[in-house]
Amino acid sequence: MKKIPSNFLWGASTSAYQVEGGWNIDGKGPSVQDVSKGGFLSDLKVGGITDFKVCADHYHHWKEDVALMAEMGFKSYRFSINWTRIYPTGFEDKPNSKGLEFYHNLIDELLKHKIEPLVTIHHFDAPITLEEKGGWANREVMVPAYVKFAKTLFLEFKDKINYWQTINELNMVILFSHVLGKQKKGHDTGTESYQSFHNANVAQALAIKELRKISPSAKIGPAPNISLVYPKTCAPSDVLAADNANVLRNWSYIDPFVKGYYSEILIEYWKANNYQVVILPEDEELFKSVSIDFIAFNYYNSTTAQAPIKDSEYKVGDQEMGFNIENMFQSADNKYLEKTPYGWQIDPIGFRMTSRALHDRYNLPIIITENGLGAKDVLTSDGKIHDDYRIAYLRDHIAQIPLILADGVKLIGYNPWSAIDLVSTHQGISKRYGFIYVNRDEDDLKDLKRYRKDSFYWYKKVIASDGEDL
Ligand code: BGP
Repeated sequence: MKKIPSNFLWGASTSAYQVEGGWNIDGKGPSVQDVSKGGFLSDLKVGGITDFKVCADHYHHWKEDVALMAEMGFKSYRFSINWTRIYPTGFEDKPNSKGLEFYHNLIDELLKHKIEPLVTIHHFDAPITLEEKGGWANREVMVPAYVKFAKTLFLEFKDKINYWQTINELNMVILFSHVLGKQKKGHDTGTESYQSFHNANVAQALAIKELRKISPSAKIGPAPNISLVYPKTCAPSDVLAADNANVLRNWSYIDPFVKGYYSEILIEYWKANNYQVVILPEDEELFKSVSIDFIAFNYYNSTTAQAPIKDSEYKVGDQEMGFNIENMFQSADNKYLEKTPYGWQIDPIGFRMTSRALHDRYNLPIIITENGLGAKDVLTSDGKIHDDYRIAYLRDHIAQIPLILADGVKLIGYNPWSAIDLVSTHQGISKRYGFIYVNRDEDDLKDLKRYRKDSFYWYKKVIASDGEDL
C-alpha cells in the first residue's frame, strides 16, 4: 500500500452538453445533442425523458456550483468546452466572444478557489452543421474545424490551463455511434466508422502539435473509456477474443499517440473485412512526431469477452453493456460481478487491473476522468439525499488507489462522474451521478436548487484526509 500524495488531483467531472443548458443563448449554435431527446435518437432511450436544453442550468449557476466544489475541497475539476458556444456552426472564421467569456469566468472562478481545470476540448457535442457534412467521416471538413477550435482554446486559455484532453471517449463514439451522435442503427464497424476513427486521430495529433507551439509547458492526452477485457473462460478461443477486444476497444485509441502506429491486429481486421480506410503517407509521420503527456481515462467497469457470434444474432446494449464484432469477440456477462441499478457491472479490482495494463503498455501518468454510479436518488422532505449506494461504489474504487500506486502506476488524479447531477447520455436526469443534487425532474424544472447529498460530505472527508478516511 502506498500513501496517496498530497498533490493528488481529487475532483470530479462533467461535460458541457450534459450540465450547462443555455442551449441557444449568447450566440451558441445547435450541436448534435441539441436535436436529441436523451441520447441522440437512440434506440435505448426510454420515453418521457428530458432533452439537453436546460440540464442543470450550470450556465447560470456556475459560480454557486464552483463554490460547492470548493467546499468539498476539490483540487481539480474536469469539464468540457461546448464547441458550438465557441464556433456556432464550426465554419466561422472568428470565435464567439460571448462563449469564450463564459469559460474565462468559469476558469477564473476555479483558479480563485485553487481548483485545477482539466479541460476536455470535445465531449460528444459537435456542431450539427459539421455532422450534416459527414462528421468525422469527412476529413476535409471536420479535421480543420476541430484543429481551429482547439487552437483557439490554446491561444485563449494558454495562461490558465495546464491539462487538456483532446476528445472524450472516441472509442465509444466509434463503436457506439448509433448511441452517441449518429442516426444509424446497429454497430458501425465498417469503413465509415474506421475512417472517422482515423480522421479523429489525425485531428488530435495536429492539435497536440499546435499546443506544443502555443503552450509548451501544458500537458495533453486523449480521454478514452478504458475497460480491461477479461476472457469469459480460459478456453483459448475466449482468451483470443478478449485480446481482440482489448485492441479494438482500448489500445487502438492510444497506440497512435504513444507508439506512433496502429496495431497489426487492427489493420488485419480492416483487411479481413475489406474496410478501405484511407491513410495518407504523411499521417504515419504525423503520429510518429507527436507524444502525449498522460492518459485520461474513464473507468466504469471491466469488460468480459468470449468467442464471437454472427452480428445478426446479437442483441444491442448501451456503451457499458457490450457488443459483438464478428470474427473478433462478443461481450459476455461476468457472473462474479454485481451490477448497478442500471445494469452496469461493478468491478473495483478491474480498476486496478485496467490501471496496471495501461501502465505496462504505455508507462505514462494516468488520470481518472470518470468513474461513478448512476442511480435514482430521493430528495427527502428535510432536504437530504441518502446515497449510501454511491458512497459504497466510490469507496470501493478509491480503496484501490493506494494499491494501484504500490503497483508502480503513475496515477495522478481521480475525477469521478459527476461533480453535480446532470442529464445522462441515455437516461435523462433521473439517472443521477452527482455529489450535488439538482432539484428538477424530467419534465418539471422546479427550482433547480442545489442540495448536498450524503456523498458530498463523505467525499469532502475523503479529500481532506488524502483518501485515508473512507
Ligand atoms: C460516459 C460519458 C459521459 C457520461 C457517462 C455516464 O460514457 O463520457 O458523458 O454520460 O458515460 O453515462 P450515462 O449518462 O449513459 O449513464
